[in-house]
Amino acid sequence: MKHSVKTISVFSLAALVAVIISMPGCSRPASEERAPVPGSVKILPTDTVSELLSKAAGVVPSERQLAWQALEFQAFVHFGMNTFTDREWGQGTEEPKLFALTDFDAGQWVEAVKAAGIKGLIVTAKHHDGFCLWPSRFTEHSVKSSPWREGQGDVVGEVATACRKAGLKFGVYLSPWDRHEPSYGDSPRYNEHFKNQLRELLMNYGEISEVWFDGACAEGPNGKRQVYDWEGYYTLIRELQPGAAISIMGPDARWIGNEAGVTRESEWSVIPVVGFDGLPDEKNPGGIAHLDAQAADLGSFGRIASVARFGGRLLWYPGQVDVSIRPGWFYHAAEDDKVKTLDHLLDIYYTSVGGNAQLLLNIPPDKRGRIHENDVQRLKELGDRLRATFAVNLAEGASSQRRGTVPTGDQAVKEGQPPSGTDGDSPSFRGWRSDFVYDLDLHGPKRFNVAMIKEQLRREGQRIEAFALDIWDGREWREIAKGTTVGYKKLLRFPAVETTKTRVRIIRARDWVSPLDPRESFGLFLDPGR
Ligand code: FUL
Repeated sequence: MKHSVKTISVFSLAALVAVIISMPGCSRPASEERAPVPGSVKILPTDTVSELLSKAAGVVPSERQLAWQALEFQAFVHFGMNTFTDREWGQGTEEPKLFALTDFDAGQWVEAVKAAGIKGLIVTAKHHDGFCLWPSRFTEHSVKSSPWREGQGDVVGEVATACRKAGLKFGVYLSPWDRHEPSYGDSPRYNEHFKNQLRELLMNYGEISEVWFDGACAEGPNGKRQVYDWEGYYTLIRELQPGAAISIMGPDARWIGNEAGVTRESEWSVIPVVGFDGLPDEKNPGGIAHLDAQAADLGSFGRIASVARFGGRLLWYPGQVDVSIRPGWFYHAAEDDKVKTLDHLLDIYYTSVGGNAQLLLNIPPDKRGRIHENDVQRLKELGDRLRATFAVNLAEGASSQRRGTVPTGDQAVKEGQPPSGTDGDSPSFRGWRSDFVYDLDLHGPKRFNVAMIKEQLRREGQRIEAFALDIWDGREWREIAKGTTVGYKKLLRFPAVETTKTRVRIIRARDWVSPLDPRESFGLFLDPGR
């Protein structure tokens, strides 16, 4: 069965697949109609194309989501019992004495990830095996029962402190699925337990920037299916850490749909979903009902129009790309030589950070409790290359000028060119043309091979559907790159060119798009490694 939830593991999945139950058991039961999710806009079967367009162009992120998006690149740190058992999913029966760290150094983690230009770190406080990296009062299955520092250690605490000292944001992964906890499956009891643990993490470690809920779940030891109290979890987080983004099985950021570091060509943050409540359902027990996070098309206008036929809402729901620097999520010595190459990591960076998504790169520490030398080196190479590329914006100081018409609302529909056989109000009409052109005079010849375009999310949300980048070759304009969506940031790579003038053509947009400003929304760069 294909789920929209994150149930994919890259390692030992086969052995565990048998225990994964169908998602209905993990979701909330159907319940009464709720108020729309704040920030969402209803779309209805009676909406015309122009109404749908202006609704889609009007959805903007929350301040929390904006801050989350601005982090761009975060580290995911899978660390715990599996590090010592050489597994990807533990069973929950592992002896705490196996957790025998020899040289744990949270400062070394932070230094290694900072070298890559990473701005936040999310640690697996508890993975599916239930072993807690902090001395939770609500279970014995934690660092406090391990030989490490005679049970006095606290990995979560030390990592939180190291992050704060280094100016990194700090977040926690807390697996709802717990294969150790006896109350798991006894729904109300486990929900209390889970909220107690969540409370400890939210109250004792300073600012938490993100809570990452995974979608994997299964039957409890008692054979009962756990019904998660997602609403209760979210309420607690909002109350205790209002700035924390709740990701994946939560309302602030969606799973990109794979663990390979791949984004869609058109990655939308304005997402239509059927139905009006903010509750989980069978396909996505994490709170965004009726969304298949793995679908190829999540936000095209055609999709918006077809969801509107059933009645639904448009949400700001940006994508997060979680991918590991090695094949597994946890450390395995056998993978020391399988750290992704610099080129591979750059591809991932350009298509995620540069493809309207946030990159969450997993870097698993080893049994010593340190990030392995091979990963450290690769992170530094990555950071060096990104710094060398993005240090100077060659478009800075360029003067920008807008030409062309500004089709908005009904005017856009009238000026649009619906495909033959459709009319402007047909849901199959999926685009319209505009001819905004932003000319940029670079004041002298500039050589570059990377371009950056950004939309003004706070004011305008996400509107561009198609654009192209041209350069002046001395006689005429020549197209060197084109794309579809832009959103938070679009990075384009192409063979180096030298020119004095460049222009961006917005070929199709859902509404007016502010002029590009080289100080914040347009950049030209030279990647010296290409
Ligand atoms: C998955 C989990 O099952 C994996 O173990 C890992 O934590 C990954 C990030 O999410 O769903």
